[in-house]
Amino acid sequence: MHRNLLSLLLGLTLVAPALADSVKIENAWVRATAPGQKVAGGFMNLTADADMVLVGGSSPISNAFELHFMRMENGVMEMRQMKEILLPRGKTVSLEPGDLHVMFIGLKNQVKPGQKVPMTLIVKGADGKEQKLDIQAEVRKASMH
Ligand SMILES: [Cu+2]
Repeated sequence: MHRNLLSLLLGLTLVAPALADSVKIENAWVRATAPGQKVAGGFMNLTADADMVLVGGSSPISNAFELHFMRMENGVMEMRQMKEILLPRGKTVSLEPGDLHVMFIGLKNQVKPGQKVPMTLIVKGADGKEQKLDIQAEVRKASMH
């Protein structure tokens, strides 16, 4: 009897920290596209409350969704696909133009200012468990930077 109660309590204690792992997403936006443009960039600030990793996602607006990194290499802007983006505990990771971003590839329609883009981000905790985060990003014309 006592033993059962004890294991129940232990079980609850173990579950609690796992529930606490989450990622706060702020200022999510997608850059408006020109007619016929097949790709769009998405940007946001992510702050995880435990060491987590952004591993991918999806959106109904495009056929594919990728994690990208952009940088200047020998005077040429280079864009690379990343398998994951690390989200260290408590640190705000900024996805912004000219740097890390998400990319919608194979757009089904033009993305216009004022629209909202739904997307699902997949993050993985230190325990290897994946979580899906549904967010809405505002479409904006260009970067404010
Ligand atoms: Cu890109």
